[in-house]
Amino acid sequence: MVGRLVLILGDQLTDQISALREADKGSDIVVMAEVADEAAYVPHHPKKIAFLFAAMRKFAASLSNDGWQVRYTRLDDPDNAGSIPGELLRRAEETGAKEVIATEPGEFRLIAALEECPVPAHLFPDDRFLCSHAEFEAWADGRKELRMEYFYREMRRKTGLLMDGDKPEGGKWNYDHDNRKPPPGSVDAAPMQFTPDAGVEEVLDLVGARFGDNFGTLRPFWFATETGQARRALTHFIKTALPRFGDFQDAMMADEKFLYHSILSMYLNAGLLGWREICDAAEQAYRDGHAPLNAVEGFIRQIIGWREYMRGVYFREGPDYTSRNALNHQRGLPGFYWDAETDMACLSAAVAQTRDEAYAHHIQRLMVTGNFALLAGIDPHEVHEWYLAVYADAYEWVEAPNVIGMSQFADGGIVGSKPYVSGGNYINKMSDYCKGCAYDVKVKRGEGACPLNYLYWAFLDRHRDRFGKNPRMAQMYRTWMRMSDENRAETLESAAGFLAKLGRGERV
Ligand code: FAD
Ligand code: DLZ
Ligand code: SF4
Repeated sequence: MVGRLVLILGDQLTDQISALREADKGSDIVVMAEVADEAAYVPHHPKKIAFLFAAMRKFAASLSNDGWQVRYTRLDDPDNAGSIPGELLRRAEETGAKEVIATEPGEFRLIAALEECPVPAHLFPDDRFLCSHAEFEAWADGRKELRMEYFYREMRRKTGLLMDGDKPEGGKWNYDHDNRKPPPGSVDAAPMQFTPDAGVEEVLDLVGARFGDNFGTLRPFWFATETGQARRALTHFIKTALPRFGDFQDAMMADEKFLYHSILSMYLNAGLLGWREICDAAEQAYRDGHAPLNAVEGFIRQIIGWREYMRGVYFREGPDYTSRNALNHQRGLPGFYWDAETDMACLSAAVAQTRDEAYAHHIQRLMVTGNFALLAGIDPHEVHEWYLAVYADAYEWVEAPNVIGMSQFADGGIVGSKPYVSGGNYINKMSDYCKGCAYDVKVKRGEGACPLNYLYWAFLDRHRDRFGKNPRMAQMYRTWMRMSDENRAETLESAAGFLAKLGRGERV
């Protein structure tokens, strides 16, 4: 009997994936493929490509060991058709299969490609997530605003995580107020690193040869590439970093790229880990008295709250979400996003770290690279493509709502009720960047002033029609209007001069 093809994508690397659960080991054939189309729809960071290819190869081998028939295509296979539908067609011709089963991809682009695939494809829901599309719709329908906090409480009740009967553990749902400490003097944690084995080295050579010109440093490469390693990285995080995760969640340090963050998102998003095992391990650390509630609640909120909420927004809003531009921002992405060549120490550090690690933590993404792009009026689609390319954990379902919604306010306020913007003060409070900067964070306008200071006011001024009546921003507009006419004019002049320089491609 000719079976069906079972497509497993690069970010679906778990034997719990719905397509495999639906498949018949005796007759169906697993198809996995490293293809040029997926590797090049944005110029992915070489570490991201290497991570996925290495993890795909190991997962395919584990499926074969488990008795599955697997057809795996390597990137340099001369018969490689170059795209997922192309590979499915080739494998269908080769095996006589007439049908494909797959788990719904995390990007509309690929869902559309499978819908148009010459071999009919049946998609099963991706039930690695806590909240299904229907459940998110039911929660969102009829609400004036989709506030993550309320969604999160539902997810706490649904999972039973950090619950004390029907009440939140400790009496409060959210301990964010305790999670805003400035940088510590030193950091006594680091993510677990893995030495590449021969198989990973082979992938690194391939990626170096094919994608070596992409933005991003390939070596040293230390990511986990299989579930066993990712689980060790999880245990290591729980033991060494989780207790201080909450306190320093928002802090940024030039020489400490990871602080007390978990560095697990790439493993979770690719399927090497599941949300349940991560959250259970974190909760257990709290119950054992190893980690405090503010840390564990803050960490679990990111996963069952923000992560699930972002996915819900992406699938609810639809394929046009990534082209939204509510603030009509049109400026091109500055060159320094690709080479870190800027005198702004915060931006230089965040971009350099991104280049070296394919990683930056949430506040660096939101309040440094995201904040600058928003203040400078960069086209949100260009910003979106940058984020999708440069982070090892980036897939549209999670990247787009974070960038288009939370960071750039390009969705007009679905994800956030006000834009996340700040001047230099916030960065100075939460990081050690400013002390090594060519600009002076204390100077508000004119020569040598921190550009974020005047760009912030210029942004508010430019968008006064939209935000002037927002109660959460009223105080800032009052401060702006209390400035003398002369100071306001000089502030706008500084911003215009800076943006003109940026527009001419000069170093800023
Ligand atoms: P930790 O700080 O240790 O947090 C624990 C986990 O919570 C993460 O592993 C992640 O799975 C989850 N999480 C935390 N915040 C979010 C969030 N806002 N949305 C979804 N999940 C969250 N995350 C991605 O996984 N992929 C992306 O492409 C991505 N792009 C982002 C772009 C911008 C502009 C912003 C502001 C945030 C983005 N995030 C993205 C969310 C967040 O920055 C990363 O999940 C986090 O930095 C990953 O590092 P970590 O594993 O050390 O996370
Ligand atoms: C990101 C990525 C890359 C770089 N390469 C591949 C690949 O060659 N083969 C594959 O199956 N998946 C790859 N992926 C992940 C897909 O792009 C991802 O499945 C979709 O973007 C949906 O999330
Ligand atoms: Fe960034 Fe301004 Fe601080 Fe320089 S002074 S690091 S530009 S916030």
